[in-house]
Amino acid sequence: MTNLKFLVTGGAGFIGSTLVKEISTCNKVVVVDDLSMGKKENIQFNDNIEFIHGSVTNEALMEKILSERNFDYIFHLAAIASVADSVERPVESHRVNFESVLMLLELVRKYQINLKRLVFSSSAAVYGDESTLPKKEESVIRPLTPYAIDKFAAEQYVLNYNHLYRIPTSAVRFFNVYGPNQNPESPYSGVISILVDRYKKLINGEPALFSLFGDGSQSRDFIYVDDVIQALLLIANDDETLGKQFNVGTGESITLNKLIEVIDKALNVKLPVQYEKERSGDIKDSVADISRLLSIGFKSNYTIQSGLENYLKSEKLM
Ligand code: UD2
Repeated sequence: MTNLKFLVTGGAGFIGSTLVKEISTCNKVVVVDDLSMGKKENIQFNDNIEFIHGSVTNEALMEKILSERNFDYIFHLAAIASVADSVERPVESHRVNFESVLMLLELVRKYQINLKRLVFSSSAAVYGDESTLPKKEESVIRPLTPYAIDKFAAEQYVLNYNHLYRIPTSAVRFFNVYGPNQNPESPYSGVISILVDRYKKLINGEPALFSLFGDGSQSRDFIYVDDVIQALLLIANDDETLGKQFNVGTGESITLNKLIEVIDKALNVKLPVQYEKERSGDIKDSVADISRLLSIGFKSNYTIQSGLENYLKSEKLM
């Protein structure tokens, strides 16, 4: 992909900024981010990147952006990404996670006649607590939180805009994404970012207790962010993916206990772990069936070991 125009909402966030880094070497990229979760420092600026500080809920701003430019690709990654936040603030969360998407779709329908693809970021949260594993795209959907409900509803609108209006859309359901630039500051931040923060403290001789909710036997399908970017770009460029949603994971899972063991071993330390009561609403096990993603040529470049190693190196821990 070269000399194309991209819009990345949430482009200062963890996944967004990684995508922007990848595509901005040879393409023009407009980033829209209100910096509520993301950080400007996450973006490695070059002349191809235009940063617009604003919210995707700001209709006038979004209309201005979409009416004045022709984009080839739009990646909608802006969201209130915390499930807990959505439970605390369902109305605000709905505005960001659902209404902004519908508005964006309408603006695309009105102005973006040359668009090649809009990719919407949905979540494995849509599967909820139904226990059949691995999760397939056609598995039972049981969204349990405002976050999951909005992600599912928005995803369905996005795909329906393809079926109803021929807008070129696809959606991705992220499993547990990890890697550099993930913000560890909230208790609901990705567990690997919290772990890395604790290991950093441990190595710096600071207090570094990790609270593990449950007995550590819960498992997740952790995918390294660079593999996620590969999946996003493959999906955006394949005609077979139009109007469809894709699980984005590795198809493998690991327990939290094992994960800590792997990092302990890599860093040759022992992280102090305090076992606490299981978090309410926590899912026991989660793993993706990624047959659909594999069918378009996805090939994971990272195991959990090599992904962690990259992350730990980027944090200067290795
Ligand atoms: C992930 C997504 C969430 C939603 C959900 C759907 C992330 C960051 N969150 O939540 O947005 O899509 O999947 O199922 O990707 N844990 C600890 N100690 C900590 C933090 C977490 O023990 O300090 C545990 C937590 O209780 C859980 C596991 O680690 O059992 C993973 O937690 P998470 O918040 O990284 O991700 P998850 O799967 O709950």
